[in-house]
Order: sequence, then C-alpha cells, then structure tokens
Amino acid sequence: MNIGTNKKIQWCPGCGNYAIYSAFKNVVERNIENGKLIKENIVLVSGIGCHGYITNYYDLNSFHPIHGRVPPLATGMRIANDLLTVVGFAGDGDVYAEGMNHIIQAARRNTDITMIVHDNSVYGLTTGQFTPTSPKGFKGRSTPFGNPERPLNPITLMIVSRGTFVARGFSGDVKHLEYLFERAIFHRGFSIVDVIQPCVTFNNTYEFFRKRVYRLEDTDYKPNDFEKAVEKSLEWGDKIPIGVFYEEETDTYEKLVRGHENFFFNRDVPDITEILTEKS
Ligand SMILES: Cc1ncc(C[n+]2csc(CCOP(=O)(O)OP(=O)(O)O)c2C)c(N)n1
Ligand code: SF4
Ligand SMILES: [Mg+2]
Repeated sequence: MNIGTNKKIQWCPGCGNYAIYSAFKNVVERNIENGKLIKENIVLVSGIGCHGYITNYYDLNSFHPIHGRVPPLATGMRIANDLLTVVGFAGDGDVYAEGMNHIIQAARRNTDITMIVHDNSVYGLTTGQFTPTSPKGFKGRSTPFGNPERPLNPITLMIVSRGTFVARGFSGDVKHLEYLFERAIFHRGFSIVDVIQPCVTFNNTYEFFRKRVYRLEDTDYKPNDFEKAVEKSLEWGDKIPIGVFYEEETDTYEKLVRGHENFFFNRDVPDITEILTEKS
C-alpha cells in the first residue's frame, strides 16, 4: 500500500511539514492494510498556506477550502456522511487567526473529525509575517522591530473549548507523531494535534524545540483530568511537554442530533504503545 502521489513536493528542504507528511502516511497505510481504515472513505481537508499542499501528495479524497475554514468544511462533511473518516490539515495562521472562531466551535461541538495543525508560528506562504502563536519579540516581515503581542496557547484554548482529544507533537519526533495521529484518528469525537515545527526559511525553531521537548508518555501524567490538563498545558519554558494532554469519551454531535452514531470502521484503538520505543 502506497498512498503517495508522483507530484513533486514543493516545500523547502528541512521544513517540518515533511515529518507530518510521512507520519500521517505511515499511519494511514498501516491501517488500510490491516483493514481498520477504508481508503475510499477517507477525506482530507487542507487550509491555505504551505501546509495546504499536503493533500496534493496523498492519493486520497481531498478538498482545499478558503483560508481558515478547514474545521467547518470537515464538520459538514462528517455530518453529511457518517461513513467518512475526516482529517483536516491547517496552519497556525489559518486556524488560530482568521479561522479562530471555527476551531473553537468545532472543538465544543465534538463532531468526529481530526485536526492536525502545522504550527510553525509564522505565515510561511506569505513570507514570514507573525501569527497568534509567534513569540513576543518575534522579528518578521510585518514586525521588523519585534512582535509586541503575547502568544496564544493553542493547547489551553482547545482544552477549555471542550475538545475531547487534545495533543501536541513535535516534527523532530516522527514516531511520536505517528502515535498521536493514530490515537487522534481513532478517537470518537473532535481531536486535535498541534504540531510544533520549524519553518526553516522564516522561523527556524528546530533547535529551540529539540532541546526542550519531552514526552508526556514518558512520565506518570494521565490525560483524563480536565483541571490537571489545563495546568499541564501552561508548562512552556526550559521544558515543553509533547503528547496527549486531555482525552474524554462523551457523546458526539452526530449522536446527539441523530440519536445514533455510525462508525464504518472498527473504533477499537489499536495498541501502538510499542511504537514509542522505536527510533524516529
Ligand atoms: C481569505 C484569505 N485570507 C487571507 C489569505 C492570505 N493568506 C494566504 S496563506 C496565508 C497565511 C498562511 O499561514 P499559515 O496558515 O500559518 O500556513 P503556513 O504557510 O505557515 O503553512 C494568508 C494570510 C488568503 N489566501 N485568503
Ligand atoms: S516557507 Fe517555511 S513553511 Fe513554507 S515550505 Fe518553506 S520552510 Fe516550510
Ligand atoms: Mg504557519
């Protein structure tokens, strides 16, 4: 099984998008092969930005809406056809700036969609302007004297918006990304993985994150307590946690509206913890 296409990949060498691309590809190919996902029933939605090219590189159904509108499109697709596995790829500018309202509503609505955010803390495609996740002091095209604003914390935002699966990944840890993507896809309800990644051309954060990230899965942290998840999401400094911050099983929007939910594929989460011992 190979879900790649023969299109030439356009991203700059070293861009964090490659890690997301290959981790997701491995997860989908593995689960099509073992019969847990149906290729024809997968639909991808990608936003406007460098990240948005990702759907060109998979041989899967896809749709490319206007900037910021990945969550409402994904929600609509899932509600219209509950046989679909719907995954949205968005940028930090896409989904935390112009599309901010939509991601909050999608999280609290708990439709069964998965969102993967390519969070490079910059507008890559439009050549280096600051976004809501750019740090204070960030110097770019539109902030030559430094960004005066304090950054948004997307993990806290998604937890308090009642997202039922909220995780952070790092593009320098591909095996861990695979683990998170697989957990997110098989979660019943809204799931989001915010992937911190460099834009090597306009905001190269690779070394900054590589020195600081640690996996929550290597600690005794349990993602089943809302208040503890909010508290954990605030940790950001010399150490930066990656992993599942919060997970909750509750009724999906589809169940509440229709009185039942259809899942075409087997929702038993595959046991993939052994992947965490593999080298990235
Ligand atoms: C409705 C609309 N508003 C604004 C734009 C301009 N625009 C195109 S890409 C982009 C930013 C992309 O940044 P991000 O979402 O972080 O993606 P990246 O390029 O970093 O992957 C913007 C503002 C647009 N194309 N359409
Ligand atoms: S400009 Fe940045 S985000 Fe866009 S492809 Fe290049 S490195 Fe990646
Ligand atoms: Mg971006």
